[in-house]
Amino acid sequence: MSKTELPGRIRKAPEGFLDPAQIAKVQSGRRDFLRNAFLAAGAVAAGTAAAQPPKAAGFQGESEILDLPEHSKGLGQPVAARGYGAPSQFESNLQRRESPGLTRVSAASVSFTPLQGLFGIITPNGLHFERHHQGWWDVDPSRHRLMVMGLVKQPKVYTMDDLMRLPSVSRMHFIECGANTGMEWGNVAVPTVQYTHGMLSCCEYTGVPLAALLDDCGFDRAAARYVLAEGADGSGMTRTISIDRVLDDVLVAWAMNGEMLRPENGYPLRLVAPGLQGVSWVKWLRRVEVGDQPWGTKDETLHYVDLMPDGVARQYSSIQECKSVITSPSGGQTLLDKGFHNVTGLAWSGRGRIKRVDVSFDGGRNWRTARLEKPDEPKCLRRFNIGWVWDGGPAILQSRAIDDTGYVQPKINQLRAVRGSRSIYHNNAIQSWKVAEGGEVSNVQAY
Ligand SMILES: Nc1nc2c(c(=O)[nH]1)N[C@H]1C(S)=C(S)[C@@H](COP(=O)(O)O)O[C@H]1N2
Ligand SMILES: [Mo]
Repeated sequence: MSKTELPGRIRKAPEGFLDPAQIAKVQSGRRDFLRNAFLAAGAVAAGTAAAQPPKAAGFQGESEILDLPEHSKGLGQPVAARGYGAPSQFESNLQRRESPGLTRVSAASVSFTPLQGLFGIITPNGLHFERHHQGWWDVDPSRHRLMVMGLVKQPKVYTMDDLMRLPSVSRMHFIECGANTGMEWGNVAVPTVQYTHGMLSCCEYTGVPLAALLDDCGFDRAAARYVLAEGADGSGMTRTISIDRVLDDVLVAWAMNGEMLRPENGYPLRLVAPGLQGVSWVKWLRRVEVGDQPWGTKDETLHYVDLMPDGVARQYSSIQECKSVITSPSGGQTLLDKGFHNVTGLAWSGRGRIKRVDVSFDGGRNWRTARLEKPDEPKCLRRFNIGWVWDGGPAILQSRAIDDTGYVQPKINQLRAVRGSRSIYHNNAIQSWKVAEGGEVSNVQAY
């Protein structure tokens, strides 16, 4: 690396790390704790051999490495006393948040995943976004039931024990609310990637294929065209899903990321409908009905329809099309130095795998192909990385994903030309982040 290519530094958005004053407070509290712990442990562990500080010349003034901190000299804490581990106290600002730009209607609420602070593709369970139409419940699994009925030979009611003894599968998929990035239709530049794209999460789910349950009930293969899924909360959440999708990869899942679902994500049972918008992933799943036509329920006629420029509302536009976003640097962050920066982000497609991601640093005039990380799973997030040497001048960063159907993620003006600007849902446009001369990154629309 030449001198100008020294790794640049990024100050995280307020949602990323604690601010310096808070860090100082946390650190002094921790020092007191360690000092006390050290004194208390002194009696038992007297004579602990402290490591020697490095004596290398040329590092004068580097006190953070030359002066041994308490934690290199004292006795650390024993195993975490809590039965269930928690993140470092220095990470306490990494939180799901409600958007300052959205009004909460009673229990119909949204919390967003802090994409700017996450690595790889897996969303930790405590940071999975939430979307409740009528609040969440912690449902007793011993009393939860799933009914399968309709065009089946033998309607059945399953307990959780019944379901969990069946052969299960585990698969990684993204879930994205159809309204994700919806504010951009109206060019409301919400400040951070948490609020533009944070109704997006990705987990490993474990459950049984819904197809296996339909087989178990002897569904009418000739007549069955659709399946209705219904949730056990007060929202009356019911969604129609076509039988091809169901037979392809829809799961009835009880686990995410190796543990049982969290209550707010549908514990003890939810539908996993890979590639479909979040609303089809019915939580607290209690009923599945097999039918020969779509039900046209309130959540597929009143809501989750796209108002087109000619006044016609498009229905059942359920697939989450190919999309990507740069998560760092992103809105609210600040580039502290010119020089080398690793630009990173996420790409996904409800139709399959990500084939390529291109990144532009000049608002879409020139594009370079980013490096795609493993794994390469269908209907799953894909992490991309690309190196960039910032010259200290203004820049506009964009990412453009291409999926294995050949579909190219559109610019916002291309999308508006077809869809108008009265939509709420299904905005998969290229996101632009503007880097100002001072290094501040903000949300802009550029094409
Ligand atoms: N029963 C029920 N299922 C539901 C919802 C709900 O309110 N009730 N919200 C839906 C919507 S709109 C979305 S985007 C996803 C959100 O899932 P999450 O809260 O696990 O992120 O759940 C869907 N399933
Ligand atoms: Mo949603």
